[in-house]
Amino acid sequence: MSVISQETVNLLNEHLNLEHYSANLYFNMAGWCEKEGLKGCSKFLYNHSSEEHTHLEKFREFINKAGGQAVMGEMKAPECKFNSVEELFEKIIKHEEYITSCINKLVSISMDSKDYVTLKFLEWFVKEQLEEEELFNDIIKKIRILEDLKGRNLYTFDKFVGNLDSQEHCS
Ligand code: OFO
Repeated sequence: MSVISQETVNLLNEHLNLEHYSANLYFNMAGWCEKEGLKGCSKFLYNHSSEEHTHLEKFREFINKAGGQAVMGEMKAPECKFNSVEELFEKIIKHEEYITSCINKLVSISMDSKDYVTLKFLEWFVKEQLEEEELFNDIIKKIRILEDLKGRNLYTFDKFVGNLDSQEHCS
């Protein structure tokens, strides 16, 4: 007997797969940075990829606890080549804005169907998305301050990102 409807299980599984995609996307981005000699960005993005795995696990745990079955679906390969580190971080903020919109949609559906248990579960993700968008917006602001990410500026930026703790708001 499931606490949540099969329709909700399907929607949550869709999002579980999006979290998996996020983990793979950041994994590929980290690899590109490493190849470019950007060790700070690479470390940060590998950590962030691991953090996305913890999001996937939260969905898995909730779906199964609620009597559904967490299922991995087919996944498109995330991109792995970028023209610049600026482009890479612009893509991240767009991606996270998209994830936020997906979480908001799930919240709306749960509210409309008076599915309070799913609503309660999603609360953590609403807060998490706020923190993630803030984190990546701070990185974008740093890029704008430095203006031109070449030579010494790129070195400074890489050090700055390497010192950020992508896991600090992950509980
Ligand atoms: Fe980037 O927070 Fe999950 O997806």
